[in-house]
Amino acid sequence: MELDDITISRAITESFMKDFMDAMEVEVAVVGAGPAGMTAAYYLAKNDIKTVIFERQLRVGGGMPGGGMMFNRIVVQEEGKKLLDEFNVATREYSKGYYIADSLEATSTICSKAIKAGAKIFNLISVEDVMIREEDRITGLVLNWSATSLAGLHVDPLTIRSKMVIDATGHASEVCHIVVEKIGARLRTDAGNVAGEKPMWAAVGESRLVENTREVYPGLIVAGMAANAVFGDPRMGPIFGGMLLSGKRAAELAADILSKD
Ligand code: 48F
Repeated sequence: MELDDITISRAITESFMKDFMDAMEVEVAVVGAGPAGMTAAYYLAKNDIKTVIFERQLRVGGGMPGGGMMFNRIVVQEEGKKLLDEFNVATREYSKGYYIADSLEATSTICSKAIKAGAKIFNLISVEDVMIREEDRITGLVLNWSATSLAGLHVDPLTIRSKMVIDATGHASEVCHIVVEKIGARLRTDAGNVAGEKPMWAAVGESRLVENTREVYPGLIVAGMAANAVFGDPRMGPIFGGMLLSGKRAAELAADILSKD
């Protein structure tokens, strides 16, 4: 068979557009394909909840592939190991209660599981705003190609509708910041705004993460490092159990809220 270049181009364009159009009405839109966002998407999709992730970067994984200071290993504790076991990511006990995993295996496996469960991941797309309706409830996202802002081009965005949004943007907690800046300090935190993360303290940071994974504004759940940043708790560095557990918790919360709709 002689390959036709144009058929290749048509195949890519048509299948991408079909999926992108389908992603314009979803139940849950996750911002950020780091460990928390991809874990949330996996559990949601596994539960037959229509889920999409938008990721700014070319590659997925957020801070996970880089491990600790570019040593591509991650550490998880007992509870995190259980999730890595569920994903079938190999772990090795380093000392009692501390498990090591290959950060690339963890990233690629969780990504693959999320996609195979039915979640769609769109990379190279940045979320630049949220969409609101009556009473300022968040009802979707405003998207643009990451390349437009990199190039400094003035191009208007497009929108998607979603019943719930998960802010899994890591340290930056970008969606929560957008809500505070554009709607006012009405997050469900003490001061109504993003408190800002505290310096490194793995034990406290990890222990606070699942509790901080909450619906912080109608239609908006915060997960992963963003949750500690929003509630003013410490960062925790290259221990990743909390990120996975927070992603799972965000999925459970979203499913619960959707079931009451
Ligand atoms: O930073 P990231 O990995 O967040 P996470 O899942 O995990 C945090 C850890 O990696 C690490 C840590 C462990 O102790 O603290 O930092 O909470 O992944 C966040 C992803 O969100 C993307 C960003 O490129 C990254 O891949 N992202 C951030 N803002 C946007 C975005 C945005 N506005 N639109 C789309 N993607």
